[in-house]
Amino acid sequence: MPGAFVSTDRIRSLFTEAMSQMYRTEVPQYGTLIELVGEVNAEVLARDQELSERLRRAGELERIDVERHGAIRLGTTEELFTIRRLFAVMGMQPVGYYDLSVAGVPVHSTCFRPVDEAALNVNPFRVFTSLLRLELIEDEGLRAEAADILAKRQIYSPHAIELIEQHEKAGGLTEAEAAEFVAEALETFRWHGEATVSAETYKRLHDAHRLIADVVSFKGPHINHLTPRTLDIDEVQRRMPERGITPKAVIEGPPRRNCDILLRQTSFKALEEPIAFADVAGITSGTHTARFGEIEQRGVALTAKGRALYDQLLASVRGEVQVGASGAKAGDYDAELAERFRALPDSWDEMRRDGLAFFHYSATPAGIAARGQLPSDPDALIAKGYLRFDPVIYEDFLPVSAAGIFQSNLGTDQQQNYATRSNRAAFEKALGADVQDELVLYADRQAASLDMAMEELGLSGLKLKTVA
Ligand code: OOG
Ligand code: NI
Repeated sequence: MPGAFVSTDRIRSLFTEAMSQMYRTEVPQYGTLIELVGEVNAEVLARDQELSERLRRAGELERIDVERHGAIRLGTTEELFTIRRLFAVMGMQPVGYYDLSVAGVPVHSTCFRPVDEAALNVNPFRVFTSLLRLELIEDEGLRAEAADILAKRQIYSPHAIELIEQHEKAGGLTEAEAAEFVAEALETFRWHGEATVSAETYKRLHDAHRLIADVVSFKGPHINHLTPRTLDIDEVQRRMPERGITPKAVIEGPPRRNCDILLRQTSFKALEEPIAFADVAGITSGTHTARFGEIEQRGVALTAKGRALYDQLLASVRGEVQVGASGAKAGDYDAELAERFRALPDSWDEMRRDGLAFFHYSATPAGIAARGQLPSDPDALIAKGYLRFDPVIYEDFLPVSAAGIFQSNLGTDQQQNYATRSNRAAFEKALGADVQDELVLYADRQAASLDMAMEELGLSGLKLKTVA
């Protein structure tokens, strides 16, 4: 009886809430960050009535505090295959392929997220999910040992697997099953202070790469950060030290602009946490750094043309100024970033005309009232206020930024250079599905909004020249 099923959106919301509670309890500094974000958001809303009104109309005001993303790192292809099925229960699908090996991080990744507009509006929670690439470890002995350790663990509880199967078989979960599912799934993401390996093994894994130690030494893929949305990322970054939080040196992504593009992110440095090793002689204690907190601010999704320009500008800045491990030159970097990005128009209208970004089109009440007497030139429709366009928000990640977040939390001294060995085919094979192309998703949403708007205006079939 399908009517008895709860929506995947609801399961995702329950899960986000449960994960947030768990993480706040486990990582107190994350709770402090959340407070700071709340304070800054409240200030922005109080001074910017227009923004506040826009968020209220879009129903976003009451969801402003809900986390936007988190991240995990998996060890085996089987773990990845099952996580796809687990996230499907919450309406999250794999979108995009990110090769982090270029940046010296031996993983490749995807983003599990809701894809349709209605689901994104309910709760856009995403999980940046990485798979360790053991084949990039040079030492063969260590590679085999790590594979062996990983093969022995089971990161999903038997009941979680049963509920995933139940969802696949029946096509959904009931409210009671959903509650059980959330509790069981949460166990996979929980922190374990007890390592499954000895201090000696941990050290060897750690010496090969800190990330390898993080993935291989524990019972499961602990959630390594959660990320709320901020309305003023520069201000939160500036105030973090006042709260005893150490932020990474620079904000990743584009510079501050009037019209936000893509994604800006910054994090606080991962905390050193006590762990217990399973040594033959008994338990010994040590520490491990893995968990941190992050904030994000999202803007418009760029078209392939806009993205190419973004990538080119960013690369030119990074070629010019390299920020040192302790944040040296961070100021130069920010200045250079702002300067070079002047080449990317900072108005919605120009970005739209130049085909740099995706927009959501809608017929205005004036346009609907004037049906039958409307110009058939789309740009005139916009100019006369019959057709409006709003930015489509970027829902994905940025590989260069992700690498920066990884590195900051692994310690920049740990950078190692692996050759670029992007292997999307192997990733998709392990996943058991192809990852979706984010650009196609944005283009489809834009096209659908335009078709609907034109239909409402009685101009079905009319296309915009400027639509990318
Ligand atoms: C993931 C880092 C990437 C982001 O927001 O770009 C990321 C990780 O450290 O596992 O979360
Ligand atoms: Ni993140």
